[in-house]
Formats: sequence, C-alpha cells, structure tokens
Amino acid sequence: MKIVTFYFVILKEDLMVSTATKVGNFTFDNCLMNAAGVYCMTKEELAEVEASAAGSFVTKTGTLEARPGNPEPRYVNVPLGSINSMGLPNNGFEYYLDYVIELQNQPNTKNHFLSVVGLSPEETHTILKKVQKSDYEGLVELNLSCPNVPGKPQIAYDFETTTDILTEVFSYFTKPLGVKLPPYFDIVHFDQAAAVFNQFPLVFVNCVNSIGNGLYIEDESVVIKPKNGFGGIGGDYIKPTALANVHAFYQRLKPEIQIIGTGGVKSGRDAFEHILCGASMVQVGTALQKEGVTIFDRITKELKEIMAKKGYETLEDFRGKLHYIDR
Ligand code: RRO
Repeated sequence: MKIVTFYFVILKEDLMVSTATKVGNFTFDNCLMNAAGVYCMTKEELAEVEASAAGSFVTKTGTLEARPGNPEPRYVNVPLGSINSMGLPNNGFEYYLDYVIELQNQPNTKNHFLSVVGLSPEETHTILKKVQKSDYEGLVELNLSCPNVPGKPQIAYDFETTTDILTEVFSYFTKPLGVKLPPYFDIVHFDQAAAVFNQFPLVFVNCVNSIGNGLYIEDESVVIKPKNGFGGIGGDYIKPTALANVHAFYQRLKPEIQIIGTGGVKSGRDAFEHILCGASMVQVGTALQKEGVTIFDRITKELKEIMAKKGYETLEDFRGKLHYIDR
C-alpha cells in the first residue's frame, strides 16, 4: 500500500499537467471559460472573467441595437440547474466589439470570442459586415440558437435558413467564425446538421445552448414570467444531451472544425467528459452563475487532478478518446 502511494506522488510531481488549448490559430492557457449569457453583459463582468483563471471569455450575444430583453423574473436557479427566458437583453454588439478591441490592444491579453446575432438575416449580415470592417482580430461566435425571443424560432433547427445565412456570410466574412448550436435529439438531425456545417469554413461549433422551452413549476406556478414560464434549461439536466451533441459533431465534422463543449459543467469531471467527447474548449454557464468566477480555479484544479491520476499531461492525450463497449 505504501509503495503504491509513493508511486502516485512521484507520478504526480513528474507530470507537467496543462489545460492549455487551441481554437483555430488562437491559443489559450486554460480550456475553461464562461458560456455566453453568464458574466458577460457588461464590461465590468467581462473584466472579472478576464482577471479569473478562465482562459478566455465570450460576450453576451450582441444585436444590432441594444435590447432590454423580457420582463423579470426571467432567470431562476433551481436545484438541478436553471431556467431562463432573458430574451436577448444586451448593450448592442458595438459595445462588446469596442471592448474586445480595447483589450486586444493591451499587453498580455487573452484571446476572446465576440457573440452576435441579428433579429433577422439582414441584421445578422449588417452586424457581421461591421465586424469584418473593424479592427477586431479575435474569434466570432454567431448565435444560431437563442430559444427565448417570442416569435423567433431557433435558427439552427431550420437547416435551409441556416444554409442560406452561412452561404451569404461567407461571401464577405473572412475572420475566424464559429456557430453556437441548440441541442439536437435525433441521429438523423446530427447527420443533416453536420452535412450543413461541413460545407463552410467554420472554425468551431459550440454545443450546446440551453435546451429550449422547458417548464419548471413550484407549488402550482411557473417560476419565470416571460412566455408563461417556458424557458431554456441549463445545468445538470442537460449534461448528457450536451455530451451527446459534442461527440456526435466530433464524429461527423471535418477536422478543421473544432468543438466547444457547453452544458452541465460544474466540476473537473464534467469538463473531463466534455473533452473526452471531443471538446477543445469547455464553457461554464449555470454553475458560473451560481458560484461566481472562482469556479474556474476549482474546476481547473479538479481537471488537473484527474489528468495527473490518469497520466495525461495535455488535453490531446485524451480528447475525443471516449471508450465504446464493443465486446
Ligand atoms: O438571452 C437569452 O434569452 C438567451 C440566449 Br440569447 C441564448 O442564446 N440562450 C439562452 O438560454 N438565453
């Protein structure tokens, strides 16, 4: 027993465990970051993530004009996760664009993700053309999966519209672009969605946004006001769905398109599972909202401990190497 313990200590000390990663040509000291919507509405919140152990941040999805969003209460933490119908409140994409450009010009800055979407395809193109013309050199995430704007379906559930938007986008947009996807629930839909995304020079897909239009009830009432209580579900509820989407796209997408894993991450073990399924970067949403930015220290430490125990030094040592049962 003593010998085994001694061996473990040596093994841990000898290993140089790193959670550094790359998305496209961008490097990150840590694979963990916030998920869009959490800790990213204002420059002050973004600065907190920037100063934390997170490897990057993504901004709140910005629209052409600032929006107040849906009436409150519109976000509620529940024991196994969260429900929200924020309704895309944001300060307008230029507020976030200005901030990422400001940081980009500072020494020792991290690389960032600017999240955007228009309320119509025309608005999306207006935004992306302005981003294209700007001095911003970082990554852009096009949110194709907001579940909460009344009357506006989640774009990425409509493969024809998605194809049309991306075809148009890539006629003028040459900066590094990825898409935020809703969860898919059918193998045929994984096949169809991957066939769409494989046609384009995307740098990444981010799986998954919240599971749209759940309903949480306390006593005899819904808990959020908009849409009579229907809202996007995050947290523990969605981890198996998120992992399935990460792995399904890891199996189907061309290797140039990397996967960002989002959904149900609140521990090092959860992050490990996302990477095992193929994620190059892992985002924390509901758990970050519940715990604050110190969560990045805790999850990083837990992930490194798991890696050390297994003898893994880098994410490449186990990324995508999920074991199947084939006996
Ligand atoms: O603002 C929201 O209601 C919202 C957005 Br844009 C999103 O992409 N996902 C989500 O759960 N909420």
